[in-house]
Amino acid sequence: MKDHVDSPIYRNGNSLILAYDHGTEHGPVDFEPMPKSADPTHVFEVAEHDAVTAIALQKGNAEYYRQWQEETGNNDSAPLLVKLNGNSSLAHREDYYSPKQCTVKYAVEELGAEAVGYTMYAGSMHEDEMWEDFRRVQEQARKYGVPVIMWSYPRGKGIEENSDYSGQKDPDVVAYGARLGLELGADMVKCKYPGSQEDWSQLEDNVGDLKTVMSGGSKRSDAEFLEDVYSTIEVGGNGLAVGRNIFQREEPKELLDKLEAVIFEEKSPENA
Ligand code: FBP
Repeated sequence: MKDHVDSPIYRNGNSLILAYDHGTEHGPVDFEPMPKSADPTHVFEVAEHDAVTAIALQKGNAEYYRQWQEETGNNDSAPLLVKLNGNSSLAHREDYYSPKQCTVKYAVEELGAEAVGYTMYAGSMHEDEMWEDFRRVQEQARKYGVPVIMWSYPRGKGIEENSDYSGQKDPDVVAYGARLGLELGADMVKCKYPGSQEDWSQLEDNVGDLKTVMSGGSKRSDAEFLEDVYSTIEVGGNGLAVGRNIFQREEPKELLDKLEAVIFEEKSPENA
């Protein structure tokens, strides 16, 4: 874990990452509730909101983002976090694996990435391979001085077939995934919300000063969503990495305004 205090992906030590890798992970189905979200430039514009401290994109959209910035002269939009691996829901595998499509070198040197991201499926039969992939990513990220964010999503046979665990959102599983971020050298972990503030607190107790952000999940009401985000911030969380709860809204600005107040100004949802 490194501090990277000067990294533009942090504001007052916290982050709001707009994740837009869903076209890879889930396919066009995620854009159906808000068809304009299928157009990357619409989401690039959403990311211009001051609350957004990074936009997370796969390689192809990262190239598109840089081209869009050049064409529109919009150089002040959100810092770029390149997601280095990803996996489609079309693949049929024996167990979870997320292959790499981009190197840290390409992300930083060619795309000017300010941070890189990697999905880790601890518990999968392919865990060893992913640890090796992550080792390379982490060491290269150190060389280039960019923070590395681990999408830490334990899943697969090791979880499913272990009767001690109730599934991917079991608080012990989520806390274990977060801890692995610390052990393997990530600078931030992105974890699924395990269900309660107490559960998030358990996670925080296991990661020292490692930065943690809540993973957005499927679309909910503003109030429910803000409440969960706030419950993580109150016990030491560092913000949010969110996709559908933003780009599936007709007007995400209002929610982004509130998230800005909760994440960076320590306001409660009622006062946001
Ligand atoms: P959401 O806020 O829409 O849940 O996005 C967070 C995220 O991690 C995305 O970066 C990614 O595409 C997706 O969730 C993966 O979710 P899962 O693997 O659970 O389907």
